[in-house]
Amino acid sequence: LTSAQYPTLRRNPDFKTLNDNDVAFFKSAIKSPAGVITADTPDELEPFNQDWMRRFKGQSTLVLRPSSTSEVSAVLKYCNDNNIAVVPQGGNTGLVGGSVPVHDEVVLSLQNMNQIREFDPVSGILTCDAGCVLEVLDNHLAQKGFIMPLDLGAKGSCQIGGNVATNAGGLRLLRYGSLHGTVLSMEVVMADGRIVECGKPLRKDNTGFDLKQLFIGSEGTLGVITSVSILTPRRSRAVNVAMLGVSSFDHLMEVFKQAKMDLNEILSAFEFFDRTCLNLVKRHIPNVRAPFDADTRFYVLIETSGSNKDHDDDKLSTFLEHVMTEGMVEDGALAQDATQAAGMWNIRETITESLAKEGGNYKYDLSVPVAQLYDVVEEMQKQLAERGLYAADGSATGAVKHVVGFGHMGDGNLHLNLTSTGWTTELTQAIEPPLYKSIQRRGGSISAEHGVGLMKAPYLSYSKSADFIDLMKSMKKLFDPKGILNPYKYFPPS
Ligand code: FAD
Ligand code: 2HG
Ligand code: ZN
Repeated sequence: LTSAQYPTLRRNPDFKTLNDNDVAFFKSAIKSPAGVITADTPDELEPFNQDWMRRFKGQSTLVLRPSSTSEVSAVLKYCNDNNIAVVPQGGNTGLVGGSVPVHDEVVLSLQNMNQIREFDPVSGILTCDAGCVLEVLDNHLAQKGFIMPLDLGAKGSCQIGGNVATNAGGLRLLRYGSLHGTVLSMEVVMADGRIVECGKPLRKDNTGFDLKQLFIGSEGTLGVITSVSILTPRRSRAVNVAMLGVSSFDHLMEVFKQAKMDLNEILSAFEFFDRTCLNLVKRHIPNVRAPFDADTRFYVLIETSGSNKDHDDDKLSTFLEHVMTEGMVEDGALAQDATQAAGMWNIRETITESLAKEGGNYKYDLSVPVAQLYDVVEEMQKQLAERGLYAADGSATGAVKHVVGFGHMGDGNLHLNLTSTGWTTELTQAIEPPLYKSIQRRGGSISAEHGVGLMKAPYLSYSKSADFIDLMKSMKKLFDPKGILNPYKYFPPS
């Protein structure tokens, strides 16, 4: 088994190979000396070439870190004029191989564009550079009594520009909706260097096409996002977190229905994970303890957020009484303070890290009707077991060790993960075509939130029709006629 998967895609010969004159131009266009990293310092280049999972690795010899929109514009104009391929990169936490080069594309990192431009405490509208780290923004807003409408386990590294470019979902979508609703406007640099304002930082603007929506989830293929205006809600004064143990997926669904009924407008998260996820977190993350002893098949993390603690506490106790007395839940715990609440969230948020510590990690992030979410996990276990590639007791050698499911139950979004010692083409073939066919049969989507990137590009037709993909290609031609932005990704290889 290999430790990293080098894509076998042929380099597009239309793209120019960099020479000294090109590097000299970039050094003159970017004022900060630390803004240009070359092959002279390979250790500095390495992290920009390697993705978070350590699955995909590019061979770029140049990373550019502009500090202003005009520097981004100068870089792109030059790249477009000279047919130089570019990969926009945010925090490089993407999970589909979209943020790293495939061959020698120039990495355009937004790291140095990290200024908060404006915050209006009346409207809650925040305008900031695309390279601002999500957690930094959330901490900034917390001081003013506001909150970012999205939250992810990768918050300490991912950037708001990357979040918008991937249309990230995360842990607060159930409450605050998707970025298609909360992003109000953005500044984008087109492939040819033109700087375009997509809308204004206003809640209402009914003039012209809503072009910003095209950039949300376009994964760096249509333009480089340099700033974002986003609507941020008030931070809730009262927050409760509970973790419950449930013995079957049917019970989990009953608990979900009851939560929506009893908690309604104060329900702010409904996340689930299976027993193996909890065991892996306990194995790999220091000082993690489950908040109760019962060893159940599934666990659910429920959060409520509101403005009146007594009101929320009342609602939550009614809900807990219902689910306990009606036998939907085996055991549970209610966080008594912020530290306990953070401990429960820590379990959910470190599942990804724990899975990564098992070695190679096959990740799938999909939507299917909620009732079928866990069927997808069981179907995969059965299918691989039949081929001798998986055994529930971990005895299948050299193949898959764990097949787990967790995710955003409230959004109908499952994270199916398989661990193995590495990635092989054989294993990928045993897993992917059958999985994507199954998702298509169930009327689902092959990506609920992580996007397409390099990993899912060959499989786009399982979620989108041929006509739809043709239309996407026409848009790409319009926005980036030479195809310099994030090549080899997002579109099925021709
Ligand atoms: P990158 O990884 O750097 O880039 C992602 C894509 O966006 C690439 O295609 C890149 O070219 C493009 N891009 C980046 N910045 C720009 C820009 N300024 N302009 C144009 N294109 C750009 N995702 C979720 O949706 N929900 C989760 O709950 C979630 N949890 C995660 C937890 C962990 C521990 C990890 C490691 C990842 C998680 N992710 C999650 C995936 C990832 O964090 C998100 O996709 C995130 O939005 C990526 O942001 P980034 O800044 O790291 O972007
Ligand atoms: C999450 O919800 C992220 O924690 C990552 O989207 C999911 O690791 C994964 O598969
Ligand atoms: Zn997720």
